[in-house]
Amino acid sequence: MSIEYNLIKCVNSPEDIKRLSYTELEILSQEIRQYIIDTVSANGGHLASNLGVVELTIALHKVFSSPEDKIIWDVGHQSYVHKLITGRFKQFRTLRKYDGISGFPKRTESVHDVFNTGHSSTSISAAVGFAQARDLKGEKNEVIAVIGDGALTGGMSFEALNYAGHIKSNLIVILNDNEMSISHNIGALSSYLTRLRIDPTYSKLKTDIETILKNIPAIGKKLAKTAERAKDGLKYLLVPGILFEELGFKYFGPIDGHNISQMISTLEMAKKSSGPKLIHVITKKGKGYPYAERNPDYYHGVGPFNKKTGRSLNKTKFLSYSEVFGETLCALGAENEKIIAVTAAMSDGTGLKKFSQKFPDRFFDVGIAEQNAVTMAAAMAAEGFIPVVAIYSTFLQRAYDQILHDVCLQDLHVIFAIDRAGIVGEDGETHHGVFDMSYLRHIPNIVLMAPKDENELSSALKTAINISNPVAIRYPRGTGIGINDINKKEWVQIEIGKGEILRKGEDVNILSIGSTVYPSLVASDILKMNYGINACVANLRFLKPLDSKLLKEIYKNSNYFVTVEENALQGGFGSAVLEFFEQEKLYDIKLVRLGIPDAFIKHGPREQLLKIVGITPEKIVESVLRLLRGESFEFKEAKA
Ligand SMILES: Cc1ncc(C[n+]2csc(CCOP(=O)(O)OP(=O)(O)O)c2C)c(N)n1
Repeated sequence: MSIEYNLIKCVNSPEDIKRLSYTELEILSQEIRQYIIDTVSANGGHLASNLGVVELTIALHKVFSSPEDKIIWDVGHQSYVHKLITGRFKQFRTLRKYDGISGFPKRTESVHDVFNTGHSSTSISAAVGFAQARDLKGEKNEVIAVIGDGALTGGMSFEALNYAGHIKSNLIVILNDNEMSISHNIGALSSYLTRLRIDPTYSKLKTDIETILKNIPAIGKKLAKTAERAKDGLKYLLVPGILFEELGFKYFGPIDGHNISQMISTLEMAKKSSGPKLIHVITKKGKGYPYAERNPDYYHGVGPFNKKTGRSLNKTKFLSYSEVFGETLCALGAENEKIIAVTAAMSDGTGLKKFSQKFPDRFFDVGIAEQNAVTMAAAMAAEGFIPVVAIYSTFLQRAYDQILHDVCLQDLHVIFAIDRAGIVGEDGETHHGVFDMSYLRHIPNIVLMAPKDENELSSALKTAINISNPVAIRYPRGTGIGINDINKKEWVQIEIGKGEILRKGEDVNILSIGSTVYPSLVASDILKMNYGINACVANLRFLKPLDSKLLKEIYKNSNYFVTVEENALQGGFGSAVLEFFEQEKLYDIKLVRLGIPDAFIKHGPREQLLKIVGITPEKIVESVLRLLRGESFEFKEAKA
């Protein structure tokens, strides 16, 4: 169906939708849906979550006055409708492109994006902060956090609910309940929400019961006390949302999140009442696009696809690193029943789906709760299991203390499979996994590996399983170079701390690790062919322990070094090499480090970003030439 964008193209600010009738709002919601499908099918992005919140977002902007009233989007992946209503219709076609509109709220993009998000479960804390600031300033604006049932499984949400109920400040939490995290939501809270959802008598009962309770007369002190207790007892049995009520929130709902008028009247009602309020909104993930309604997990975050058939336009024939990891773990898990797998709501993304189906008893999805995942794994390791905890690099940041305090301090055999390490591309600043080498390297006891290709990832996993330390293996997003041994399973046990020399050369040493090994090999070919320079290329494989023997050996050939890493330069691989030479008192080395500069890297295609930060064969060549000529290094573009 083709749709003219007559209404949406005239919406330049939320004020413009306040004038629209209910019928026009319905038409607007259709236009918005179509426009999002058109754009995401071309650019990729978070489709299903956005299709689910069209009416909810329209109702919010109809009732509240952004930006004075603060709307905070949890995770922020569902903020496309908000972007369209707040004056970004034209730029929306640049969604997720370099220098284009971000897929997440950005304060630098619009005054209506009041708080940056990307990592889950922060919105209620932020709302509490905005509410407290407002109260201190003596202002009167509303503060609204929009959080999904998935994000509500994250520990921070509970910390914030607990505190919000304590300070009793005026704020609204919209619980967008679509029964889905990325996959089906899990947990006791999720079951509780289901009970609220499926029993419609609850809603009516709540009003009836409240009226009855209010009318119980208080005759005499004793009787009044008994009546109070009776009220409490009855409330426990019959009042919906009692969990939230007990936390100090007024509970509204559940209401139909696709019924604009019902939502507007509920929001108006909530606005009139004071204190913390929670509105339970039921929505359908993927609403309005049949493929996404049927398969919301696939369309949660998608690459470009054909909108008519719903089929992916991705043509790659190689397995992704996540798939290679998942396949390897299945093979190793079949041989060793102590191996268990842990994920924090990302079984698909981390490649663990197959393991979960093959070994359901040894698979644990804890919800969006990385800290819980890590400490739980530590205890299981203490009981003799071998937990493999697969988490994206950026989300593992959440669990730094648990890795240090619960795993490494006790020297427990937990294996961290750190997926999406390095530049991830279109999801941008909040999602690039460029800090893990730095935030893990200084922790005692841990072994850190970064395989150069898919086969080395399988060998690294096998190696990790056969030692007894904490181990982390980092690997990038997407496909590798197409080398995998999934069928033959001829993976080797790698000696701990042993790197390899892939090219011999006496003019300069290029030290690489993980995803930078192959670009370094290409660079050495160019140096040889175009400049007659013989570069030694070493794949260090281990960030910790570093291969000191190898480093000392190649230092004898040349004291010129270039290190290349897909990690922040501060505290990463290059820093480790520098520290090594300092410890060895080899002060005459001349070393240049290539990696991620001291800046947050914007969103855009991974290849483009790698060029910008200077992790390409060409930049390696340029660096070697400058180093050998004694020229200075200033990659202006690297300041993203
Ligand atoms: C700390 C953290 N872990 C994992 C993720 C990955 N992630 C993004 S959205 C999402 C599911 C969110 O589900 P929900 O809040 O219910 O929103 P929905 O997409 O269903 O609307 C997950 C796990 C994240 N953004 N942050």
